Amino acid sequence: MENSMADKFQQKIDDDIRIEPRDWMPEAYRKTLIRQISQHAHSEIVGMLPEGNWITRAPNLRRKVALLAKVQDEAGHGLYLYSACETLGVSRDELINQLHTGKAKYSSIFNYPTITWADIGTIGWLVDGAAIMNQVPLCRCSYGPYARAMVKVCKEESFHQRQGFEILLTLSKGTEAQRQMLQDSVNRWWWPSMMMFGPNDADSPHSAQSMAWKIKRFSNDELRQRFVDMCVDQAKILNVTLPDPDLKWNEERGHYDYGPIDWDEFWNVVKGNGPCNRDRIETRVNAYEKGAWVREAASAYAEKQASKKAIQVA
Ligand code: BYC
Repeated sequence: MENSMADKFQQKIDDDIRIEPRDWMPEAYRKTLIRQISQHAHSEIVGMLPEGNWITRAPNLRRKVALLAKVQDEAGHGLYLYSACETLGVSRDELINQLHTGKAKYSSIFNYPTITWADIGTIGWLVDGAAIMNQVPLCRCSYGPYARAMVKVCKEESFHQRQGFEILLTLSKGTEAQRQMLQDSVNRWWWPSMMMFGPNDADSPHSAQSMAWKIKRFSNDELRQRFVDMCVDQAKILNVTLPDPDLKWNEERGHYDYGPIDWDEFWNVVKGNGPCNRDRIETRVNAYEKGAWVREAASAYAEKQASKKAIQVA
């Protein structure tokens, strides 16, 4: 019985038919999706913190409004993704508890500090750029609710990338101090952005199965390579140097070669020892605890409305 269900399921995947919440799915598929979608949601939520740091210090009103909108968008992305994840039979409380207790990961990139205004531009350019590269294929993910959430998320991410690039373009045409600020920021964010795509394919335990299930459509290294190829041309427009002496065009491969990634640094950050890991989790736990009264008030209101309706119906 289980076998024939599994065969039917794989046939649907092979035929590019979306899997929906009420469809039968193998337990491992469900678990993989919960892991990936929840980690993605946590990344959006924690991802608000490095940028939120600059809302009060944005250099003018226009920049402040755009940054505020971007950070709000990220909150929205986190909420769609938690909702998509809940369709797999896990509760939001459980997911949030996993983040707060360190059981669930979130993207390594958000454990680095934003020390200058240029970092806000660089996050938009490189971090959102990497996110788009990774997330556009997820619009074709085999699981319906995740794929549909990704369509809206990707549209908003494109705007985020543009606002970041525009901040950097302005700095690149500014004073010498502004150009240096831009270069210093790119020097600090380039390698962590490369790490966002995850370990090399040979060291990625989940990739092969996730690709067979069409959750992931491309491997970590394929997406990383596309990102490098895209950034090299954009860096020229910004007149900025990507901090990799091995970066050069490879005629035979039709791609840019790039230097070795420091995987020790990556795993160290993933394990909780990056520059801001502790601070990020502390801030989230604190915000969650302080927001308890809002959740209580909202559910008390919802209950009251529901009982009013019940009385009217009766
Ligand atoms: N950071 O077998 P692998 C955004 C973990 S953008 C931390 O390759 P998989 C935003 C991985 O979870 C960022 N951990 O795994 C942008 C696994 O550990 P577990 C969020 C990482 O899942 C701008 C282990 O390493 N985007 O939100 O096949 C502003 C082995 O890896 C990382 C997404 O989440 C990392 N960088 O592939 C605001 C996109 N990389 O779970 C917000 C959706 C790997 O076994 N996710 N690990 O404990 C994906 O596409 C995939 O999950 C990944 C990893 C490509 C990230």
